[in-house]
Amino acid sequence: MATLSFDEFMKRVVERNPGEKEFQDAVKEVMSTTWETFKANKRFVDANIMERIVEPERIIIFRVPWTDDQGKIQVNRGYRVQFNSAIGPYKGGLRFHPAVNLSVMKSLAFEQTFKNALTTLPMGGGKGGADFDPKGKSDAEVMRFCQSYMDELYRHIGPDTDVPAGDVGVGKREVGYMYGQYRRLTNTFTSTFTGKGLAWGGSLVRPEATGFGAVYFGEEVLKRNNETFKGKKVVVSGFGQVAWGVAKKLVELGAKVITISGPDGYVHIPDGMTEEQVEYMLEMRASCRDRAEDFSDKFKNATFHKGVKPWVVPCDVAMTCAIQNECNLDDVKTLMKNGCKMILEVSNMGCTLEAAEYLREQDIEFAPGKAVNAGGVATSGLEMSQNSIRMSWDAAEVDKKLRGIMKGIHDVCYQYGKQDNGKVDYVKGANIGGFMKVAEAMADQGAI
Ligand code: 2IT
Repeated sequence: MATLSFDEFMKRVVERNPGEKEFQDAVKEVMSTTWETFKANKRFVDANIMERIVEPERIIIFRVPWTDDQGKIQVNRGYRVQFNSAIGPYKGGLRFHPAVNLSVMKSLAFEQTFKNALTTLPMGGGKGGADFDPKGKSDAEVMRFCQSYMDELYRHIGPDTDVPAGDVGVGKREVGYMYGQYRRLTNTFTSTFTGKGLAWGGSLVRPEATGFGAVYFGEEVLKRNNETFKGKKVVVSGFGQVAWGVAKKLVELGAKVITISGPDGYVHIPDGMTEEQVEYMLEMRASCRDRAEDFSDKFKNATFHKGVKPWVVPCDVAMTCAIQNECNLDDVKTLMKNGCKMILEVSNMGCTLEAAEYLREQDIEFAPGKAVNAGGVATSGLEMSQNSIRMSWDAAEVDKKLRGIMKGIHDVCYQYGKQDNGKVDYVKGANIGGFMKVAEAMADQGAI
């Protein structure tokens, strides 16, 4: 191993994970930026950390049968990738989306490992989900699906083993149905899930945390440039919980949120969203509408642009808040041509690998999802702490801790990513910051 070059290493990763483009890209991104650090550390080389760290500890794939409202039996495929538990129980969300497959799950679980390490809280990396599309399903169908999913998953998780949460397509409702079934099957009330309802062990600020944390991270980047969000025009994609949290905090800070988007296109709000409009995003979500057009139908100052992503709108800051690979090389070139000075990846791997590699070389602030969106899982960690001490903190307390964690993540990225020309390579900084902690833990614990 010690003699392998990076290219030879990647060749082996590609051979061992054939056809898994998302996973291969995720490995390439992390490993290309940590390779020198690895090589310089004899302990890591002797322990063959690089080959071990890209191998998931365990993957569970299972059948999820459920009965639809017509009485017909449907089947989906469920996953849980338990990637790395060197620094704590596996932790990461569950995603219900038709595009879920093994490669997507592995790439997200791999990313989660380093993201969770960056939070400084004791959480390993995991991710799961199913290729189930909650869109258009009745509430009863969603409940039956969640119960069937948990009928298998329950035996693989636990408060000290693996703690799932929500992700795309899994919100408080789905967490409720899954947690209820888990509780019934195990006859225990434990903190095996985060993102729980407030009445049953959830944490204040968890719904807002990913979005708020992303904005706090952005504030730190702006502070380095002696700037603030006030008056900045921000292009936001998505309209889910993450986009909502981002919009809410940005409006509070006096920024202009000039777009949101859905699968159908984007909405342009040239004067920036109002608080009322931010609240309306919640209503859209609560009624399971997924068309951005609904939003522009309701407000006169908003126009709908069918089938187009929001990256064409001139702005100061762009924040990807929808899904992986939503922003490609052409999109980032368009953003930069139109004057954008900062791109924050809020969705996991929101920029394609090509776009991210390009941005690292440009005169623009660019920070990756595993640093920017870590506030979500960090607040899940705070939810676990509160459950363990059987207490709950008030919103100000949780928010203060979240803010401190985001500043800490920014500072670690700065420490490892600062370059001679003054630019900060946040991608490299986040990867090395996360990698060091996991690699140290693995090296300490022997060949496990
Ligand atoms: O991607 C993520 O960090 C999440 N979906 C949140 C995971 C969690 O355990 O709160």
